[in-house]
Amino acid sequence: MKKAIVTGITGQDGAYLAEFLLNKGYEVHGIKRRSSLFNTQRIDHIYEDSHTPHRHFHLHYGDLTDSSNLIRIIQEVQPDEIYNLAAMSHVHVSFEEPEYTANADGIGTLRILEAVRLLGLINKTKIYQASTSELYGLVQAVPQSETTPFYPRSPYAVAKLYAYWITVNYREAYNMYACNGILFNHESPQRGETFVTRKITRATAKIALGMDNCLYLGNLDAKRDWGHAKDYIEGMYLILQQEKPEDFVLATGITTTIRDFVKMSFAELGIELGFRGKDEAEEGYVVKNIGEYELETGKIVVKVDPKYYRPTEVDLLIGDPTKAMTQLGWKPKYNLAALVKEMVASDVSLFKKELYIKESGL
Ligand code: NDP
Ligand code: GDR
Repeated sequence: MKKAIVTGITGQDGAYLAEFLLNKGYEVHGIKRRSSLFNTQRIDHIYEDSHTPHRHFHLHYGDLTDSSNLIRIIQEVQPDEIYNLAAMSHVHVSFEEPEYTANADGIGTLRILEAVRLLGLINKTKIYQASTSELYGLVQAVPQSETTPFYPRSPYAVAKLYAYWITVNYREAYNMYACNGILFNHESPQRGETFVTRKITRATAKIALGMDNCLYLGNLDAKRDWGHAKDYIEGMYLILQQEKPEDFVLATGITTTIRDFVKMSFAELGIELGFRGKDEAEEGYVVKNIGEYELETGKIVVKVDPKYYRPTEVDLLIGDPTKAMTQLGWKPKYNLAALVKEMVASDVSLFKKELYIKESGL
């Protein structure tokens, strides 16, 4: 039975990947941080109690800023594969916490690579590093591929740039099986609530159900290449199953503005939005058609708040997944319409439940 360590197990990708690997027959060891409240909601459905006989899913307390802890876990598990997904992954927050982000996202990757080297596991353990389209930053060329130059635009992206190159360096210096997956944005109903897609689908559901009034967003003109997390974690796995370690872009090749994502999200519930002003310069959207919901037409439901602007923005991401498609046979199953549909439906169901509990006085 193959053993995998997944850092960032409590995050969106960690949860999907753990389930995927368990279904493939792996023994999965997740590393989670200690927190004062339960932080395992995304993996509760696959959790196995420590008394379960022959269990395949194990959790270890750990942190990417703690080398001795990582060395101990890796020594104990002797993994065939490590998926390093843990990170302070919010680009805007990284401007507030640049030093911590560098430590966890940049040096954290070095700690994993060094642990594998020091423990003499170079010929046993393969390493996947969660690299990102944020590395491309200021547009140099599109679509962005494995050969497009990087120009990071946030403390997060700069930390991930270090992680990218230290992974390449350990591969070249020590002949390690270490790979970067340069993944473009991928979302799901499990996406963190402060990333823009989930923020939009949650607000759409709440506004439609009369639980909120207005959604405040930052830059509506940024363009992202959005896919579904389920497709992308399959790509991570494939990257580690190749004969030779290499880096791969995973993307859909289609880009969409935040503005259009907002419209698609409301349209999913039959709600049509129109501009408040005469032109797009006056930001703010009003309800034009209420769908099946008890909204007022003319009500402002989306506004721009500059506090959500970033000091430096990544304006355009559009990936070229040709290498992954040809070499890995990877092909995303979801398109953006299906992704938006699933996310909105999930949030509507979540908030209907919340409403029901509240209204029943439970
Ligand atoms: P999430 O933010 O959902 O999950 C991040 C995970 O990392 C959480 O489990 C979090 O724990 C954990 N974590 C954060 N800091 C530390 C630390 N110091 N030590 C140990 N664990 C830590 O991210 P995603 O699942 O969306 O992304 C997974 C990885 O892929 C990240 O590295 C991200 O930067 C990268 N990436 C993501 C993309 C995307 O579109 N989703 C695209 C490209 C790259 P806790 O739950 O306790 O906060
Ligand atoms: P991103 O994702 O920065 O691409 O990083 P995010 O969803 O945070 O932002 C996407 C774009 O939307 C604009 N935006 C807003 N963003 C947020 N979060 N909140 C808002 O209110 C808002 N309004 C507009 C942003 O300016 C940006 O242009 C994600 C993370 O998962 C990273 O970890 C990962 O590496 C990259 O995707 C690929």
